[in-house]
Amino acid sequence: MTAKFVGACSKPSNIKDLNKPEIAIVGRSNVGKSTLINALAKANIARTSKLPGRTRLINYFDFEKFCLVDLPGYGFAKANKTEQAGWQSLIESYLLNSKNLAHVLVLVDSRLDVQDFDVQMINFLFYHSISFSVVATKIDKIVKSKRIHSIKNLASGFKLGIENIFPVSANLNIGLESLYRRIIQFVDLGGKNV
Ligand SMILES: Nc1nc2c(ncn2[C@@H]2O[C@H](COP(=O)(O)OP(=O)(O)O)[C@@H](O)[C@H]2O)c(=O)[nH]1
Ligand SMILES: [Mg+2]
Repeated sequence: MTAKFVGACSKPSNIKDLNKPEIAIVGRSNVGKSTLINALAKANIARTSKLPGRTRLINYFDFEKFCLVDLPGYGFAKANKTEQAGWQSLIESYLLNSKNLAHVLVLVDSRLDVQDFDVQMINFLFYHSISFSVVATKIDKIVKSKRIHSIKNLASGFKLGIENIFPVSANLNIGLESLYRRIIQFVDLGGKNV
């Protein structure tokens, strides 16, 4: 499998249709979205950054059987209200209008308690009946004995069962295979309108 970057869009009216199931990635800026895409692709196809808030576009990555769609990171504190509202509406119009959307991965930092932005996103997905999984990133930063505690804490904070939380480390290659299997389950079911 070779994955590649296929393009970006900055306006709801330019949302692409690559004619294959889409797995969207959402999460606060700096949570590890680009790094996860590179880890799944086993190649450097997404730009990563130590500076939060650099991705303001919807980026499309072709994984042959499906497309990963990297949405702008929300909750970037230094952005002004107009910018925040612009990204918010771009994210929401993509999620409501893409006819190929098959599943959403909501990335959250495994070291943190549940954040308001993430709860809002999950409520939005529930409200619109969009299927999603929570991916707990940077699990390598938690000592092994405390990982299960962090997963249970996230599950109860989001009112989900722990089977919906996928702990991963892009750096140490933890959890990537089970996440990939999860993705394929939804890819096989097809997009929203297919
Ligand atoms: N330790 C560790 N650091 C990570 C992991 N994933 C991402 N990071 C770091 O987190 C920062 C933000 O990552 P990035 O992928 O650019 O986040 P994005 O803004 O959500 O796309 C970078 O410094 C990454 O190296 C991980 O699994 N483990
Ligand atoms: Mg990024």
